[in-house]
Amino acid sequence: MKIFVIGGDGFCGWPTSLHLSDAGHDVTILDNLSRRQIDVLLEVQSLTPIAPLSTRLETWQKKTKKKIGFEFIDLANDYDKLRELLLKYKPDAIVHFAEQRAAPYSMKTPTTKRYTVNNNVNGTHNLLCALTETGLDTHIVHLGTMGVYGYGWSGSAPIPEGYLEVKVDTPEGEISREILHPANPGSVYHMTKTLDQLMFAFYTKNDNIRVTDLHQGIVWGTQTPQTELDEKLINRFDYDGDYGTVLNRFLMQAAIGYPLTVHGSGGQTRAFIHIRDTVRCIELAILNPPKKGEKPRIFNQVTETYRVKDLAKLISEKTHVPVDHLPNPRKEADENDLVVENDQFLALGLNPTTLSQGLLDEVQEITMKYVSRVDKSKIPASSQWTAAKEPAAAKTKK
Ligand code: NAD
Ligand code: USQ
Repeated sequence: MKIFVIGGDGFCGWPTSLHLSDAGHDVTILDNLSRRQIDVLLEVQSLTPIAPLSTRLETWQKKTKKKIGFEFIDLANDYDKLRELLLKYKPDAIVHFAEQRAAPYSMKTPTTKRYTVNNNVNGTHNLLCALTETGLDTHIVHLGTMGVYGYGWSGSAPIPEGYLEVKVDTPEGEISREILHPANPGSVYHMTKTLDQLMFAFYTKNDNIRVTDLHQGIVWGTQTPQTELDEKLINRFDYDGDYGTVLNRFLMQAAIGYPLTVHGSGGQTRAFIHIRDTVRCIELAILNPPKKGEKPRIFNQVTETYRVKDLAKLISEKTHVPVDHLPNPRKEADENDLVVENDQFLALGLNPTTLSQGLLDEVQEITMKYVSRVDKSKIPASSQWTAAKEPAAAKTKK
């Protein structure tokens, strides 16, 4: 298949591009390299030394004789170029990763809040609008998030895959309806994913665009069989307070003896998936598209759930690095249950990679190898969800 991977230079996009190319697909990456630019602005770098994109692509071609194309484009702003690229390549499927994906970064300042909304909402809308305008029957596979459902809303009832069956009392009696599961975002970033859902619902209904929305949990790990082929193919590993996600952060902190940074009680339960399963799930979604006119197909792309404090305990017992309970910079429930349905991917043949000792060791080996690249001052999570600030209007009155 001819596939565009938009956001194909990122943490999930790069290994997905290699996995799809390895499986024989004709892959073109579209990216504006904004994630690399944000690293420059935040004065942080991936723990792993990621090569420039052109070096990555040359190395892949040398190693495998397979070619991955690249087009530089800002999905949120270069609409005309997007339309041209669609008409030139006529892709069968588009994997859409191209969003600002860090909740802490999205809550950092008014500028990062607005950037996240403009980038994510416009990018998704441009893609839907351009497919409608060009009339191409391309299947969009979008990376959404488990965070669209929020946490604790339905207690220990399992979270269904996107849709909820509800009963409504009417004068004619009770009727049953299927609705999108209520959205309950916990950050500006997560809010943009709930807006994406509405755009997908509209464009599938109005213009028969085919969409699969993958509600993915927190991705951990770093390498896949393809990124391991050469050091120049190595995947990104974020550990800083904005972009580092919890399990990878704990594994990296343990490697340098830094007390594990649990927010609050650590009673937050979250869904997880290993990067090796991310790339497999995306291929499964591409190979099983919805029909024209079908509502968005929604999969929960998760394999396990864990409480943050249990992950910290597991890693602390193994490494003897202590656990530090810090004031939580986020506005989130201190404690929640989370049971998630993921039957659709299992039915399509996903064999989940679970959090085994071997995989934890593998991530720790990587962190040990590149430990000299760690800047400890970048570990604390400094972005506050509700900083007690004087409103700008009050300031100017003085
Ligand atoms: P990432 O930041 O590493 O990669 C995103 C890529 O998209 C980057 O290469 C960036 O340069 C590019 N990009 C961003 N805006 C763009 C634009 N306007 N035009 C062109 N390119 C643009 O993020 P990731 O961790 O790989 O996440 C990819 C997707 O998966 C995101 O949509 C994210 O919300 C979702 N997701 C990630 C996780 C996770 O744990 N990493 C979990 C669930 C869902
Ligand atoms: N946490 C800690 N200590 C840390 C970092 C995080 O206790 O050092 C806690 C957070 O407070 C939160 C939980 O761990 O309760 C998860 O935080 P995270 O940063 O690992 O994940 P999150 O902000 O939810 O975002 C990540 C990705 C995002 C994706 C989301 C999937 O960055 O792109 O959408 O995971 S999900 O969480 O399922 O919505």
